Amino acid sequence: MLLLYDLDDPLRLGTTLNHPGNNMLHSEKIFTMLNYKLTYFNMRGRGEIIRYLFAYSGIKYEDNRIEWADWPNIKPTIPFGKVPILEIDGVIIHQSLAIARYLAKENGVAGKTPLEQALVDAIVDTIDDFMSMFPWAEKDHDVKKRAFNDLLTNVAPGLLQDLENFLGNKNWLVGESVTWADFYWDVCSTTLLSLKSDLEDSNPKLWVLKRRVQALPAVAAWIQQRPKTSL
Ligand SMILES: N[C@@H](CCC(=O)N[C@@H](CS)C(=O)NCC(=O)O)C(=O)O
Repeated sequence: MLLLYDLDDPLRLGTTLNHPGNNMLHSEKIFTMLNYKLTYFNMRGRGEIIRYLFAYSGIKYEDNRIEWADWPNIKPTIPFGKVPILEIDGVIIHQSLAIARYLAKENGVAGKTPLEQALVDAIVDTIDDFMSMFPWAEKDHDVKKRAFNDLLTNVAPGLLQDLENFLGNKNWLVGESVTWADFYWDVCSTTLLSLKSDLEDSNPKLWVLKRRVQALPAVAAWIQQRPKTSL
C-alpha cells in the first residue's frame, strides 16, 4: 500500500492507492504530490463534472483534451475504449461518475453521512439516466433531431418537476451544503438549456439553485476560464 501526501499541504493525505502488482507487505510513505491527468474530448460532456470537482477542490490536474481526428488511434490504448479517464500516478479510473464520486469523497462534497451519500448518488443517477437517453452519437440528422425534440419537450418537464419537488425549499439538493449532485445539476442543465432555452421558464427553484452553484467562487472562476464549446 502506498500512502501519498500532498507536498503543498502535507497534513492532507491525498489518497491511498493499492498499486496492482505491488508486493510490499508494509506501508511506505512517499512524500509526493499526486499527478492527475484527465483525458476527454474538447467539450464539456461527461468530462465537465470532473473538471468542476477539480475546480472546487483547487487540485491541479492536466486537462488533456483530445481531438476527434486522433481518437481512432487513441481508443485502442484506453482500457474499456471510452473517455473520460482519470490517471492518478499511473492508475487509470474510467467511468465519469466513478471518477467524480472518488473526487467528491476526497474533497468533502459526496454527502456528509452514508444516507446523504446515497441520496446524492440517487440524484446524480436520475439526472444521468435522462442525459443518457439522448442519442448523442446518432448519425442521421433527422432521427437525432426528432429524438432530441421529443426528450426535451415531452420528458424533460417531468424530470425537472420531480427534481424541483425533491429540492423543495432547501438551498442544496442534499444536506446543508453543496454536494456534487448540485454540481451535476448545473453541468447537465447547462447542456439542456443550450438545447432548449425555454426550459428555464418553469421550475424557478431549480434555476435559483443553478445560479447558487455558479456563484461559488471556484465554479465561477472555472466557468469564466474554461474553453467555450457548444456541448
Ligand atoms: N458511462 C460512461 C460513458 C463513456 C462514453 O460513452 N464516452 C464517450 C464520449 S461521451 C466515448 O468515449 N465515445 C467514443 C467511443 O465510444 O468510441 C461514462 O460515463 O464515462
